[in-house]
Amino acid sequence: MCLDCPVGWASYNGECFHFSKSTASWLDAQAACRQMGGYLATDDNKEKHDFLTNIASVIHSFGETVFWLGGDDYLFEGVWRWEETGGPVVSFTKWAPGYPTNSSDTNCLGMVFVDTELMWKVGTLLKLSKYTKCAQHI
Ligand SMILES: [Ca+2]
Repeated sequence: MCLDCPVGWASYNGECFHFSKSTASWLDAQAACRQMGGYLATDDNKEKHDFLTNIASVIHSFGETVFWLGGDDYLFEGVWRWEETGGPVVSFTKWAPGYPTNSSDTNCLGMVFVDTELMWKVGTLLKLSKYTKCAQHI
C-alpha cells in the first residue's frame, strides 16, 4: 500500500486530508471534495480528532476557524450520518455546548474552535465556511 499523499495533503492512518483555502457552502465543499476523489471528512474517533485539531490549530492561528465535516441530518431530522460510510454518528461525538440544534434549516456538520477546543456545530447548506476539509483513502 502506498502511503504517500499528494502535495498539500496530510497523511493520517491510511487517509489523506486536505484543508482547502477557498470559502464554500457545504454543498459546494462536498462537490469540490468529490472532484478531488474524496469526501468531506469524517471525524469519528478521538485520535483522528486530535490529528485534525493539530492541523486546524495552525490554520486557526491565522484567524480561520470554520471547517465543514461530511456529516448531515437531511434524511431524518436529528439523525446524523457520515457521508463517507452512510452510517450514523455514534460512538464518538464532539458537540459544542447547546448542540446539536435540531432544526430542519440546519443540516450540515461543521467544526469550530470553542476556546482552544475544536467542537462540532450545525450549519445551513448555504452558509459559507472559510475552509473545507477533504479526506481520501490511499
Ligand atoms: Ca437538522
